[in-house]
Amino acid sequence: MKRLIIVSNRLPVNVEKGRGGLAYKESVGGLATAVGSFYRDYSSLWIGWPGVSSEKITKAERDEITQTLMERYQSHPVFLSKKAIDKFYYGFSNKTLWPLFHYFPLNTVYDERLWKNYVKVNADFCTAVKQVAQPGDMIWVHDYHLMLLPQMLREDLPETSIGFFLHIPFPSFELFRLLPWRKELLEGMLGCDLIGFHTYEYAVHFMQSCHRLLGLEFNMGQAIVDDRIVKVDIFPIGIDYEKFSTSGETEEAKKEIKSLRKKVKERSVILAVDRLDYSKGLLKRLEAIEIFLKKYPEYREKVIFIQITVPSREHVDHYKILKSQIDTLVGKINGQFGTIGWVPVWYLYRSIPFSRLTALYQISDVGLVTPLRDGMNLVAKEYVAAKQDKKGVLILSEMAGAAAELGEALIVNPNNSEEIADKLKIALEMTDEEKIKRFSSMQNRISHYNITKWAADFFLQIDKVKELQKTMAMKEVNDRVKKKLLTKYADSSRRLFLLDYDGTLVPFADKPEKAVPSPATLDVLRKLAADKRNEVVIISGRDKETLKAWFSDLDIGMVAEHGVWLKARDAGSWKMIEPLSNTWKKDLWPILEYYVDRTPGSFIEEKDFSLVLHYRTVEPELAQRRVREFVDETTHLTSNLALQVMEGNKVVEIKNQGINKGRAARHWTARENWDFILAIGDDVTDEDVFSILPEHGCSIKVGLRPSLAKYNVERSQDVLLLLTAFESGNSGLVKYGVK
Ligand code: GDG
Repeated sequence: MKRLIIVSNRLPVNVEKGRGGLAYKESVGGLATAVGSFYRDYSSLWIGWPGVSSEKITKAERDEITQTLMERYQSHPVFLSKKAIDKFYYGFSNKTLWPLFHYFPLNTVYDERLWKNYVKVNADFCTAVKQVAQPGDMIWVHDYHLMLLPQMLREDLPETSIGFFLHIPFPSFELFRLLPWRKELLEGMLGCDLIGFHTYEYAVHFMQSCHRLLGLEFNMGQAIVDDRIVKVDIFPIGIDYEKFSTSGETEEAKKEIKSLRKKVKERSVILAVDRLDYSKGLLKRLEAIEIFLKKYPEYREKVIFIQITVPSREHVDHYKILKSQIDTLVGKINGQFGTIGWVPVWYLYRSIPFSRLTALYQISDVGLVTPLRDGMNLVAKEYVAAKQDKKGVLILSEMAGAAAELGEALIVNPNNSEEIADKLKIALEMTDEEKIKRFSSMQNRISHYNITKWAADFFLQIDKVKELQKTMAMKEVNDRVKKKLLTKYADSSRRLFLLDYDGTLVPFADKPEKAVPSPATLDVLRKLAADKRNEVVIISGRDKETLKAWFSDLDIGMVAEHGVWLKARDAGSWKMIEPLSNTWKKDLWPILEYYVDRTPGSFIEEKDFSLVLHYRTVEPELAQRRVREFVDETTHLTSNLALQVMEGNKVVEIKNQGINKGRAARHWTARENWDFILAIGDDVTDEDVFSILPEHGCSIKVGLRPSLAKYNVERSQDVLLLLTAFESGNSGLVKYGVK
């Protein structure tokens, strides 16, 4: 049976030390209750902070806690000192990441000391996980407190399935870039196999940040990091629907509902439930209540607004300030509108038991959920699930992740108090028929994608990524494949090498002219070519002048401009593959120029029979947009000409139709009966070469991307090593680690 290790800042159980010794209290949080019930195939172990600082307990108590947590709660503690809690939890997590990720840059603290503690505590978590992890375990890391942990774990547990889920929003790049430690945080998360977010928007923000800061390209949510596929996907967290939808059925609940109804009398109830947090929009919401009571006086004495506020992060200054602002505003509204016998705002600053919470959900006519930013917001879903008579209205902020799923709610901009006030009126006047219609659709949706489904979906996806990684690994040139290739080479007498240049024999450089062949590259090509059994051909998109300048003293064949020009090793001059025209160049030149003028970092390369738009140093998102426009426009313009528009690696090339590297390669493959053929390339243009090889030919794609090639290597350095092994015979095998 596979074992699941959940890692989060807090354990689902809280340890308290009082006069009577140690006490264990289970948390009621959504995730905590959910994990126990989900996925039968897994036995779970939870790792996290038990809620008591290490200074408060003795060594003996530490041992006792560790043992009890394991025996009774399948949990393993990470003990944190007071300093760590201060700097890591209240500090970097809640003074840096939380405000910035919720779009409060002015509340964000950038402090190197807090960051160092964040790194240290992540490393402590890593040690704790490694102490208990076993091969085959799946590790699921939760939330913004532990963004560095996946990469730390990956270094020591390279094969393990590691997932990460972010419960809060991932901000847009413009916000994320403000962090001095932005790259480290992204790299930390990328240690995973699967990274989950609540909404598509957050996932896009994350991928954009990876693109802009690390140059990482995502394709259908997948990217290659080191040699691993990493997947980004959407998993909107669900709730334990059953628990909330049946919450009114017990005797205790019925009593609670009856007693609450007696207290509110015939009045309509508007309910809000949040942790006390500036992201939850409490002030704007109270402002909306004030406007509502002013603008629609007919509702005075007819409504009660109940605000449950759970204390949170009381050590952080912004929370203390907010608390006093709320107190003042509540006092102001109650003072201004209240009468003998009617208090408009019932404000509770404490946590209430589950039975009372759900009873409140059930008696409320309106659920008012107006965070300024919220990863998801579970209260919105819980209200919908609990209100089984369906005669309620949910007013929901468009800034909550939940808005993506609960479209039948009355959606509001939480900064627009006037709008909230007006929507309150609409909600209070909505017909039962309309309410039931809206609630039915929402209940349908959230009952289906509940917390169990959410977790199961995450597990399924992580397994799929692992499968994908295995398929990829099977194609990699591993020791077995290397040995096979080298043996075949040794046994053959007529050998053909078809080698791409940029990205294959040399790595990419920011300017094409900088990518000159290294002495090592020239040396290995020279030595390979010196063996009379070998024929080496460089098949490149470069112009023939450049190839001539770099390789003319080598005894090799060359192909320039993706197959326009050919030069056999024994020929004195270049020849054109077929008579071609290039008069079209002058017509298309102004169009390329127009794009280059508007796209900083791009430039035009002119070859004899092609025009190339290069964009490798263009800001990636601009490049993506411009390239689409450029390809569309030029494809349209060239539709009547015998031209093709071809996308390559950071280039778009316009050239004569029917000319490609594959066709050029045929000039060599068809020349004699080679008993060994090896083609290597990194680009889409090299796929044409791979496609024309005879069955016994071997092909290698540089880069771990899908390809027609039989094998993949990761980078151009691997190509050089492989070629060195060929030319140096047995000593090469030793060097290559095969013999
Ligand atoms: C983070 C993200 C995301 C509240 N008061 C009482 C009480 N609660 C329970 C609610 C709900 C939970 O606490 C609050 O969840 P939220 O989703 O609203 O907010 P965060 O705590 O900020 O959670 C958030 C979530 O992670 C999950 O991914 O949705 O966006 O910020 O379950 O019912 N429970 C009880 N008494 C209370 O007084 N018993």
